[in-house]
Amino acid sequence: MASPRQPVSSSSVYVGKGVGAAHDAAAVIFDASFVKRALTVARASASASYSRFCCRPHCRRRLTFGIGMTFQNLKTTTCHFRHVESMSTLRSLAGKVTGLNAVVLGEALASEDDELVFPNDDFSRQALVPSPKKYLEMYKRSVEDPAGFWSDIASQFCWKQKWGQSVFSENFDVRVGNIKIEWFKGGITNICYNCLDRNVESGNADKIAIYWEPNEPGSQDSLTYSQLLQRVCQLANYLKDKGVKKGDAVVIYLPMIMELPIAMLACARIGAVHSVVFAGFSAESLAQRIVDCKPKVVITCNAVKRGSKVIPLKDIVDVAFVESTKNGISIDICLTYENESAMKRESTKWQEGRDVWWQDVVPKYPTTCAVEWVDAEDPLFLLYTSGSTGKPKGVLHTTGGYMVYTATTFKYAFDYKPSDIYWCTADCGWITGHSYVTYGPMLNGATVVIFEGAPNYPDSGRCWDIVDKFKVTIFYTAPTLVRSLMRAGDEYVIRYSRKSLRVLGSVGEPINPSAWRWFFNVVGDSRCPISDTWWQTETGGFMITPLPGAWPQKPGSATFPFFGVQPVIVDEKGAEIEGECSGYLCVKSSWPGAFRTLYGDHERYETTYFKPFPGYYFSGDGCRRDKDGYYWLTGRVDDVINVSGHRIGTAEVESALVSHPQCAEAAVVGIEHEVKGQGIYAFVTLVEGVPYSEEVRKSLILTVRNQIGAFAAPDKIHWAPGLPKTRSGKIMRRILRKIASRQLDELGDTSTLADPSVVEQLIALADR
Ligand code: 6R9
Repeated sequence: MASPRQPVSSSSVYVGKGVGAAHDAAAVIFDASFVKRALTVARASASASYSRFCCRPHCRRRLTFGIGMTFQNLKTTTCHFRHVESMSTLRSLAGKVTGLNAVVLGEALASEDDELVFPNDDFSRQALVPSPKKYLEMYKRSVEDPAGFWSDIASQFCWKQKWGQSVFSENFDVRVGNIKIEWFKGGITNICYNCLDRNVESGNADKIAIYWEPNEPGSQDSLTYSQLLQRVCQLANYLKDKGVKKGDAVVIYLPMIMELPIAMLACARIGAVHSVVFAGFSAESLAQRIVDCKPKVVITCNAVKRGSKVIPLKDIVDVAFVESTKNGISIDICLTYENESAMKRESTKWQEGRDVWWQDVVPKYPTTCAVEWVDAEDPLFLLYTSGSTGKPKGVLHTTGGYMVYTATTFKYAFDYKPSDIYWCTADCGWITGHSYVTYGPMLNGATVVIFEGAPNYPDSGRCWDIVDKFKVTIFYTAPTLVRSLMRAGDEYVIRYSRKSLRVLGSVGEPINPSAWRWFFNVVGDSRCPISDTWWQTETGGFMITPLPGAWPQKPGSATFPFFGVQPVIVDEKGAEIEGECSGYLCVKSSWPGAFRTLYGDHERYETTYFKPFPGYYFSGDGCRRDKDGYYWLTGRVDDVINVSGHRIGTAEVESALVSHPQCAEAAVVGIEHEVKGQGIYAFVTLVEGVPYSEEVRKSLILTVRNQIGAFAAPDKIHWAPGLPKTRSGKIMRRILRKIASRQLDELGDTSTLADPSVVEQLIALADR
């Protein structure tokens, strides 16, 4: 049989039309011996299929031939199968195939939409949801009887007191009254108890809860469930002793060390509301969040090493404190973990009285701590996220619904089994690290890998080294990482075994089909289904996601809604569109993990999410549904840019730029970026008389780094003597987007501009 990388031979046949980047303009090609073999094997059994790699050079897609593979009773699925259009060509080369109902699965179909990748039979057989039929059964119940569906699941958790009469109550329609979502109200529980004590008591005390991989390879650390519980209790006791009570906020500014989930769980144990701030945010951003939520305590560490770079986190916190004090919020306690491998305590700047070394105080506290039982609707955490204005939004999640939802989505979307070793590369500073590093997995008693360092340090094989080291079975990451590792080359991947892997996951932005295929074929050896999970900080957990054993996947599609989720696509007037369509992605009714408000600003909550399309939750994303019902997320439709899976509001970057003394005006748009998904493109007008120079460019970029964080630094500064504005002064971003992406022949009508000549000026300055 031909090798996967064999050049196209003269005996090749073309079947169907070409699809996807890997197959450019031509067609899918099979050599004749493959076709013959496929058909012989397929003929042998009605369920047999035969697969191998495409024989085109540099193409690693696995092609599967099957026979008679139809899902009776399932209309939506049946139409995924197409007879090969060019069966006549096949026949002549492969011999007599009379009566053979052969189909080509996966590859040789007419469009990208039709490209199906099937879970293999062994995977489906063992899966929690093994078929589309089972999915549909469960989904049907979840939307027809949400109260029954979710209360059955919720009953598997520990409740001090069961919820009241109604499982949930909601108002999703601003025209009817205030937006309100409640799940399991009156139920008394504690999420930390459910993550830790419940697992310890059920016989998992000695199971590893966390494997920790430090920045430098060669060492590791771990905590069992009972050890983790003890550490959490010690910190909880410390916080209580310092006066932190139920409902108080605690800001956590830590890198990916074990103390980060420990701190989150300790807050949850005593009913305090944690607000984790990603440790890549600048002092100003941290200060802004401190001022908004007024924490009793700030928890940080002295420094972190990522790759070969040391980042002095405590110095950043000190600057943030100066800033927050100016705004009337001073912090009495800054609990600081000594992250010795990055920096010794002697080199850390210190303010006696306020600053306290974690290691000096926390271990002295008892290793047991009674939990604070809270109502299901009591707040669990705040997490700030970017919106269309300069001010970040404090997304507020409550306890009971979030608990039930993250646990359930984790279990089904990753087909979780107790023997799994799970690694999510996200940082706990983002929602993914809340729901799918900490709460979701631990509620299931899972073993979680936490990695402190950078995925390309010491080289681009680090992730697979970690996978082999801990025998990771579920690997969940972001498309931006997939693309950057793909660029580094296959040799970094194939050097490692990766045979423990069984499920892959993707989150943060749409995954482009070619990155999907590389992830599937190279990383997963064409063996592991990919759960491309669409969700948001606001949704708390997965909303549209594959269930890996159930449905065939389409590279780049998040597939179908999770249980209880009713997505709808609406047009610009807010009318629901049925069937195959594109439009704005909304959700029809509440799900347990939904956020309940924006901290201190319920009006903004209603205006941003519920007023644009009355009756629905509006996600801010565009979406397409194909003829088979698969959902394809197409990116943000508001002024939010998604850089490497990080949400950044254009307004935030603009306000940072205009704070520069030499910047008069700025307009920021997103552009396509090969690795980061989107890049930041800033049009900048300087104040009168200031010449455009490299020096100013650098200092503008530095200003953004300082004010938001390095991840928000613009990729391009485009000098703009003027910006295209309407007569009423509104910047026409549509035109700026076209200029930024150099689609100069698609500028459209510029006659409504106050001064159409600025467009010419901008084009002339494009490469300066
Ligand atoms: C979980 C998270 C949310 C935004 C969301 C969308 C984009 C996330 C995606 C995806 C396509 C996926 N997004 N996952 N787009 N496919 N699988 O990332 O939360 O930081 O709040 O970002 O990210 O645009 O609206 P968050």
